[in-house]
Amino acid sequence: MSFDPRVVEGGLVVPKGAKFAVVASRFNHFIVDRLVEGALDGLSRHGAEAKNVSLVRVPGAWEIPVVVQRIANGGKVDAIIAVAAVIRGSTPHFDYVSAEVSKGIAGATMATGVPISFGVLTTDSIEQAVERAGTKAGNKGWDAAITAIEMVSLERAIEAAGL
Ligand code: INI
Repeated sequence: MSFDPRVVEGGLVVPKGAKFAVVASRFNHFIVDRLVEGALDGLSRHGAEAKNVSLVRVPGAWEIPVVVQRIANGGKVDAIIAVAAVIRGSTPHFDYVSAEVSKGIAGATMATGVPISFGVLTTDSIEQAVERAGTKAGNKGWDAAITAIEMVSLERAIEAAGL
């Protein structure tokens, strides 16, 4: 007996008219600028139109949750890509910032239903951050953008499937 369920999944082509916001911190901009480049490149190469992509700058990773929640509540974008770099120093500051940005983004995406990709590096060293910002471990901004595209596409597929 064969039993083939309907498979509902997203693709990696930006659905027509889909709108995105990239929310990026200025802190550690040397790294974050590379993540922003990766995210914008990923959106553009998969069919996003520049007029449908906004780049929103915040001071640091700590400020990301309130801004992504504000944008998600506005209902004008289909997905948000959050990018930042939290790099461990010699004090516990890293632990507070990294915990709150991850919890805050998770809370905002759950509270609003808008997909918010987590392109936030949390690393023990600058070297680890560089590796993930366009060198040997890829570019986490690009990865987050591709995930956002798939989530928007999935949302449309769920809708079309009547689920
Ligand atoms: N913000 C970051 O984005 N990354 C960091 O590594 C970081 N560290 O380690 O201090 C950081 N701190 C600033 C923070 O995000 C806030 O902007 C600041 O505390 C003001 O609210």
